Amino acid sequence: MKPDVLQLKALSPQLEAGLEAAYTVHRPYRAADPDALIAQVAGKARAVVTGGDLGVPADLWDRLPALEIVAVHGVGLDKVDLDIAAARGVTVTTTPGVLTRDVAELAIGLWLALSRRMVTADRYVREGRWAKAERLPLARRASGRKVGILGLGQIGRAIAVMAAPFTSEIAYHSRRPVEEVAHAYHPSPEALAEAVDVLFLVTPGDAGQLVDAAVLKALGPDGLLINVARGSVVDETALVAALANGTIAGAGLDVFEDEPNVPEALWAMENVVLQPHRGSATEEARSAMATLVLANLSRHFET
Ligand code: 8YV
Repeated sequence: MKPDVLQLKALSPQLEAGLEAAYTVHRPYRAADPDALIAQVAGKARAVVTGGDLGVPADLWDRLPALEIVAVHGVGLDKVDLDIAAARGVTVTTTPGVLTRDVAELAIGLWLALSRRMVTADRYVREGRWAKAERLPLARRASGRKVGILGLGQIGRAIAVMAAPFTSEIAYHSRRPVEEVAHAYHPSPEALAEAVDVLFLVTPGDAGQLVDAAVLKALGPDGLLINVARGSVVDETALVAALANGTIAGAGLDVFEDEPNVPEALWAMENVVLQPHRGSATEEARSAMATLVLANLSRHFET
């Protein structure tokens, strides 16, 4: 008998095929009546497969008495209640390591695209404005700026390595100083923002709303904010205001408070580059993530 698995969101064809080969897979998000499907299979679902961006919705726990494992396709645990999981003896797995450089390179890409106005300039070419010799504002040089990293975990460190050829000044803030790291440590997000030109957010989503109006003010009118962490780390209303009134110069955003809803005010702004939560969305990372999710599940069920 194949164990019953509840898959909460669309995943790569590789992962979906792997799941189907070993499990009886139920996909409520594809059902005409998701609730009815969950009610029908809830009693026998032994595993939930979900994204780090989705986790386990709070109302689902009580409906899954047979649940043994939550296999997260991603590294974020902010949307999985680990206390409930522990109280119920439910194992929770993630896919660490394999998406580190993918998220880091998107962060660096957002920084460069934003500084060099690459999205604006791309539009300028496509809209035939180059041929009409319309004016295109100059960009800013990215290299030589002071870089700050909020959260020096695996991804934060990868960003530091990738940013190093561009700058000699890298500083960070994290819950506590990291011993083996030579970069300057600042005791608060605000102090870090004050000291740098480009602030990368790479904290876990449950670190709290670390970037508020005061931090944005400290980053200043030349400052850039790059968020590849979670929308919950930033006061989004304050961010939109700061971008609109020049409190900061620009933002590169891969994550938002209420995905996939991106504040409409951002759509028309030239000083932002927007991505639809794509940090780990490379063929390489997603393939390795699929392999890890399947390995985590089979390890649980086979041993
Ligand atoms: C994914 C993520 O976009 O790792 C995470 O926590 O948010 C991302 O890698 C997501 O989990 C895809 O399903």
